[in-house]
Amino acid sequence: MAMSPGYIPFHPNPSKPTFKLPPGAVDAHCHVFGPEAKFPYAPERKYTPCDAPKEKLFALRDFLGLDKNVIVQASCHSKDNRALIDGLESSADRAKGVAFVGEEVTDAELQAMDRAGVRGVRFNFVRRLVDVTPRDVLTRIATRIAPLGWHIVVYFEMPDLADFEAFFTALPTTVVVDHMGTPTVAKGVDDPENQRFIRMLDTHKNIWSKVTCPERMTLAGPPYDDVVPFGRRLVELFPDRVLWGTDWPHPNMKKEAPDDGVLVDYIPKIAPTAAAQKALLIDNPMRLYWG
Ligand code: 0GY
Repeated sequence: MAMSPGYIPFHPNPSKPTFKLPPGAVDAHCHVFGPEAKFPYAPERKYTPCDAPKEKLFALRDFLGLDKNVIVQASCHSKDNRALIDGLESSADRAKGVAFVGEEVTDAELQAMDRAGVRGVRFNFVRRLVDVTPRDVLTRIATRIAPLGWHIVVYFEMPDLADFEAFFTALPTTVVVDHMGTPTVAKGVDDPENQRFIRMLDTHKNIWSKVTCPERMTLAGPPYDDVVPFGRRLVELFPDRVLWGTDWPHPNMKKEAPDDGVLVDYIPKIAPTAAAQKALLIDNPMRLYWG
C-alpha cells in the first residue's frame, strides 16, 4: 500500500548534534512502522506511513548518541502491537514499549506484553488519528493495567484539555502527557489554556509530561526557538516528571521532516543545566520504564 498522499518520510540524513548527550540517554518517544511486508498496517488506520523499521530506529539511536528507546504504538498499527513487541524483543533490553489495546485484550496477552517490556498503554484522543475509544472502556482498561504497574500515555490537543481534565486526574496510574499537551504556541506560555495544564501537573503529582515535538507546534520553524519557553517552563517546574524523545519517524509532518540532530540540540535550550539534563534524559525515563 502506497504512503498517504503528501506523507513526508523521515529525514534521510540527519546532522550530528552539537550537544553531546550524557551516556545512558533515553529517547522516550519514538515509533516503529512496519516493515509493511512483515507487519501490515491496520485496516482502520487514518494514514499509511513510510516504513520505519526497528533497524533504522536503532541505527539512529547510535548515530545521535542515545542509549535506549521507548517505542510508542502509533495509530497506523492500531491494536496490532507485533511490530512494537518485535522491536522490544530484539533490543537486548534497550527498548521498552507503550502499547495500544482494546478491552478485548486478555490478561495473558497483557502479561506477555509485560514480559516483552511493555510498561504502559496509550489513550489517543486526536480525532484525525483515531476513532476515539469511549471513556468507560478506557476506565476499564486503566483498572486492568494498573496492577501491572503500567502507566497511561495520553495524546490530546490543548484546546480540548478542559473537557479531559477530570477524566485524566481520576486515572489510577501515572499519566504521561504526550508533547506537552500540544499547546498553541501563538497563544504564549502564559495563556490560560497552558496555565490550566501547568496547574493540573502542579496539583496531581502522578501526571508527567513529554517535552517533545517542538517541530509539530513551531510557527518559526527550526531550530524551534519559539517553542523553547513551553519546554523550559515544564523542566523548571517539574524536573522529575518530564521526558524527552525524538518522535522519530515523525508521522504526518505538514511541511518537512525534522532533522533529528537539530532536535537533540534543542535539549540544552529547555534543560540548561547538567542536573536537569540528567533527570530528563536518564533518571526519569529509567525510573518509569526500567525501574
Ligand atoms: C506522534 C504523533 C502523531 C501520530 C501518532 O499514533 C499516531 O499515529 O502518534 C501525529 O500525527 O501527531 O506522537 O508521533
